[in-house]
Amino acid sequence: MNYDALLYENNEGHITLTINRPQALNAINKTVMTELNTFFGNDFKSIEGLNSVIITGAGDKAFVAGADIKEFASLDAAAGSALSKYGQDTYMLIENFHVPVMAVVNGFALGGGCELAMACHMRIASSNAKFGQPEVNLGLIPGYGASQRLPQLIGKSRAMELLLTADMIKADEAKSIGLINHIAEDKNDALDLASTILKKIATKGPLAVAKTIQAVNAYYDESKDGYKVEHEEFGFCIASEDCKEGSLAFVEKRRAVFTGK
Ligand code: DAK
Repeated sequence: MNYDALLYENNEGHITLTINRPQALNAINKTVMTELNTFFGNDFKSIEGLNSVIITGAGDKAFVAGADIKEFASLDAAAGSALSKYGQDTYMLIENFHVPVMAVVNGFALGGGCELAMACHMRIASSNAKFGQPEVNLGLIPGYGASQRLPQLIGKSRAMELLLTADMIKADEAKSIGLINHIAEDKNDALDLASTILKKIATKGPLAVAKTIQAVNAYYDESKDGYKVEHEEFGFCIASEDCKEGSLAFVEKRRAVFTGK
């Protein structure tokens, strides 16, 4: 897969996408957003045995220091709203992706970068990571979902304070308020830990993994009844080949060989 602003690596179905604009602290410009949309909307379909995706930033200084400020300075209301919708839709593709997506946050995760990390299913940060939503410094509100996902993750009071003050918080505080799952010493350790967790998940039933993501996301979707989604998908899973194999493997005291059917 060839992208201009993303580096793509495939290690036996474990994909790493690296946002590669280190000269601009990996700020999200139109190319980055379009390529993320292309990968999560379409290109993944050609990957055989897809297991997981890690999203990280090039270098050690930044995951993503926000949307590219130099690009959005002169937009009118309609163009700004349309771009915001495209970014929201792209991040929705990530949030609803059928295999786990992990953000490895190596440095600044600001504005659209913090929003990207929040759209992923889990987040691991290096100890130098800093998180913030500085939009109000620019006379803006978040455009890629922070007004919704930040309260979901850390609660309304804390989210309101971070969004209104534009304060940056360090990795340890981000962990203590539930914004991230784990802290690792540096980027390499964070990537190793992400890989360990994602390889463990890859040993589980793929249908069950996909349906778990769907059911948990239903909790945050007002148009859905989460309990209904859970019992329907439970019924789907219990009739699957994977569930038969998982139960048989337990009885036979062996490791299950799942096929995702
Ligand atoms: N955009 C463009 N370039 C950026 C950038 C950004 N967000 N962040 C950093 N850079 C560039 C700098 O301009 C600099 O480039 P040169 O001057 O060397 O050419 C280079 O990266 C290195 O940055 P610094 O020299 O500033 O590095 P420092 O270590 O001194 O400072 C910093 C690091 C992260 C504290 C600082 O760079 C900084 O404050 N960056 C801006 C953070 C920020 O405010 N980000 C934007 C958040 S608001 C929209 C939808 C969504 C959004 C907007 C519009 N629409 C649909 C229209 C979302 C907005 C946001 O994300």
